[in-house]
Amino acid sequence: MPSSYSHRVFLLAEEGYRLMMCQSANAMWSRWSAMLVWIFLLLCCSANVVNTIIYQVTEEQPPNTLIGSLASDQGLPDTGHLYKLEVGAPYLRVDGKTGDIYTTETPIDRETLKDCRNLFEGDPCFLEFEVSITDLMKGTGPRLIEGRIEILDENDNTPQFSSPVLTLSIPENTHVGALFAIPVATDRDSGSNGIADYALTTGPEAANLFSLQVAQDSDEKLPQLIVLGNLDREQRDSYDLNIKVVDGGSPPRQSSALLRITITDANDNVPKFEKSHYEGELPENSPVGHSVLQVMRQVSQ
Ligand SMILES: [Ca+2]
Ligand SMILES: [Ca+2]
Ligand SMILES: [Ca+2]
Ligand SMILES: [Ca+2]
Repeated sequence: MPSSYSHRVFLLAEEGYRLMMCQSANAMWSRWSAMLVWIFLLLCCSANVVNTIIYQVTEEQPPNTLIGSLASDQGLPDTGHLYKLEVGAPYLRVDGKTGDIYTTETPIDRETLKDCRNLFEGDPCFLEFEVSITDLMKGTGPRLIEGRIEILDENDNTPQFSSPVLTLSIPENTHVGALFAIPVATDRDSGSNGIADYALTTGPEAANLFSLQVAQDSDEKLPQLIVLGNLDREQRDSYDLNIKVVDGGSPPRQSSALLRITITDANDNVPKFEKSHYEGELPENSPVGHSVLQVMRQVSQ
């Protein structure tokens, strides 16, 4: 191979390598630029959003109840700043000068608040808010303050059964000690303001036949009827009892329902004739189909 040819090949290779290095340097520089933009944005945002504040207020407070004072909590003077509620309406309002947060005409109902409807038992309920603060002296852009208000439960709901009359069907041949589930009541409040206990009231005719036990299943109380004595539908086929549910609030709330027990039939009676012996007279020339006598079955007792 001539030496000029090999020199040209070498120059071409060198140029290709330089081009390649240049392209990868460009690619690296674009990646670095993107990262720098992200870091800048992050620093910018974190400078504008300060620490999260948590307040507490009991649900259903009247309008204009003070929840918290942002100026004093943030160590800001109560003049020269403009406070504006960005998130939290219609439940909250903010005083533009002091940053005090108040309740409004729209009551904060813990049981209907969107974020608290599907909480697990015992979980706290929070209302989120955001307030922007503008320093009127400096003329700089607003800072954003994020906060959460824990809405404390009030015992403002009475535990209730699904219907004022509950029905249970119990076969008459049920053995003593058998348990029958009674439909549970519900209480929209949580924790100790929820259902605490059930109680059964019976008349004297049912006192020796029925009793109540309340089972505990994780966080739910399950009322169960216990059969204490022998039932006989032919003697009595229904009983009206009263079941009461009470919550653990202070003061407690309670309600009750009629628990109607229907005793259903079992085949516990042998069919019988009314008499053990029947006699009839029949003329010898009686036609076919002539009535001889009538037998009767005993009416069941
Ligand atoms: Ca409520
Ligand atoms: Ca409540
Ligand atoms: Ca309650
Ligand atoms: Ca019977």
